[in-house]
Amino acid sequence: MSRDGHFLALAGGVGGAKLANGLTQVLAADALTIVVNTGDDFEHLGLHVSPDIDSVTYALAGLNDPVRGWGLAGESWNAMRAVARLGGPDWFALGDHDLATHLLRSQRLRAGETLSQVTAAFARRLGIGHRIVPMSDDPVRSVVDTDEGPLPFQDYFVRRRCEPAFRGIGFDGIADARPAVGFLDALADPQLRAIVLCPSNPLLSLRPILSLPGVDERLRARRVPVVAVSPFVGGDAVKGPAAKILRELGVPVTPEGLLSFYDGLVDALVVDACDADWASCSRLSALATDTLMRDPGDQARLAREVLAFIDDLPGRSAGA
Ligand code: FO1
Repeated sequence: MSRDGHFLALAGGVGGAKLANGLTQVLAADALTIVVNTGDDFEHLGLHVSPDIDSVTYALAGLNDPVRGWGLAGESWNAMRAVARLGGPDWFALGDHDLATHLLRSQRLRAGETLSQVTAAFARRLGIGHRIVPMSDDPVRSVVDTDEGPLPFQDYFVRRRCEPAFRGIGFDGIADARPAVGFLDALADPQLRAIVLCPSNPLLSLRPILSLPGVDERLRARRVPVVAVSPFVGGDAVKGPAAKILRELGVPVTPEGLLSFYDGLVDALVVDACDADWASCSRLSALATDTLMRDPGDQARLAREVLAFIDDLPGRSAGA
């Protein structure tokens, strides 16, 4: 916990939440800011749902369902059954306890609080000391371009189970969206030590964050190491549709394929031991290790390894 400097982690849902949780186990609360994708947010049953924020919050509070990957452990589904009985939409399942999050978040947003304020308030109530910051307090909505035409993110991801072929992704509202104040503060922090791209989907989860006006420029201008943790293991994704999407785009499901989405932003890469061959012939600094995070012990172990790897990286001097 005595490491110098401030770390900024960029995260999406499940994989991002796992590494973020590991980082909270090895970094003090004031040494880490976790910025979370909100491109997956949408209005459902009149409620504001922020799936990635909730995945990170529930993981840090130890309340997440580790098997399903989203929502709360020990959840019940009576409200959804009642919705279905009345002919309402039940394709997106809001658990009975999870509903409280969406009800209260929606109420507080309607009353004028920002998503950052509501997220921080819920984190405090759940005993989380580390900062969880939505990428923006302005609405950004991911829209997936498919072989069947454009689909709102959750229609593509949940309703259609990612079956339509992926052609690209856009972010409604992004041109007018400002990075959240907590995100800008972390980017401007003189103590900023490194930026960690968590093992989240590079297109669905991290691209929205990196596409916010000014973010890419600010990240590059900081001249601190940007370290990506690969979500791929031996040619497949640990979870979710990332591998299917890359194949549909003709991009190899390898660390090299991952880097193709970051346009030179990444300085160093953490890959799974299965991909160690790639690491040894890469021109980037690379660490090959066990990247599977089966439980909080694995999450802390990988976080510790990522931070030690950052400590050993050659320094980036201004103008280098
Ligand atoms: N994912 C599903 O596959 N099916 C669901 O019914 C579903 C409901 C849901 C409710 C709340 C929440 O916070 C997340 C939920 N997710 C569900 C996960 C979510 O749609 C995706 O995992 C993320 O958007 C991708 O990171």
